[in-house]
Amino acid sequence: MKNAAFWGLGAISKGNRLMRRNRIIIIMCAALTLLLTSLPEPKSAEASPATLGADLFSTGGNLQIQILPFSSAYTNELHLSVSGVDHFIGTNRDVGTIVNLALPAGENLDFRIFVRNTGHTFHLAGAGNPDGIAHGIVDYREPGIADVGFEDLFSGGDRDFNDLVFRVSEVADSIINPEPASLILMGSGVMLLVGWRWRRSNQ
Ligand SMILES: [Ca+2]
Repeated sequence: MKNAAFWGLGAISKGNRLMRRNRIIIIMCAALTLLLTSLPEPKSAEASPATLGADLFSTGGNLQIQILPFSSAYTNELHLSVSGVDHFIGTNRDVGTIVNLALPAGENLDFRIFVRNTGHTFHLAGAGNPDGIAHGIVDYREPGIADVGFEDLFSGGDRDFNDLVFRVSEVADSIINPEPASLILMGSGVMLLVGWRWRRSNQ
């Protein structure tokens, strides 16, 4: 026969276990909510008019770049810089070349051309360009798929943006954070689920 002290100790021990479990559940929910609020969510790009010097962001799928037909006397190299890493894609003369890159969502895609004949480098937007003007135009064919065209002459040339052209998929023009209301809803759902499982495991 077990004595009262033994049962008392058992009750305290069980109570401690339950308190610890509750604490772990609360910490897990708080950590999950924090994680969800910190995750950027790429906005689904809507088909819109071509935009000069537009930003491009990865949406987390397979980023595919295909070099399209061009019209230029120069040879232009296409490069993509992502988080400080340079990717050489091809030149404007490599029409049909396809390059696939696995990138996480929300990466800022800094495309640029290097004009072999003149030594100039031009980015999509004007900032960082030697002439201070935008050299790239972004035209969404459908949500997530854009055609991008570059001008290769200092000060903008004839501005038909077909000196190097490529199509890129799994992209968007901006990043938005998830709506706070949907996060609260999601957090509540997770807590309900955890609570339900905890009750079942203690029945
Ligand atoms: Ca041109």
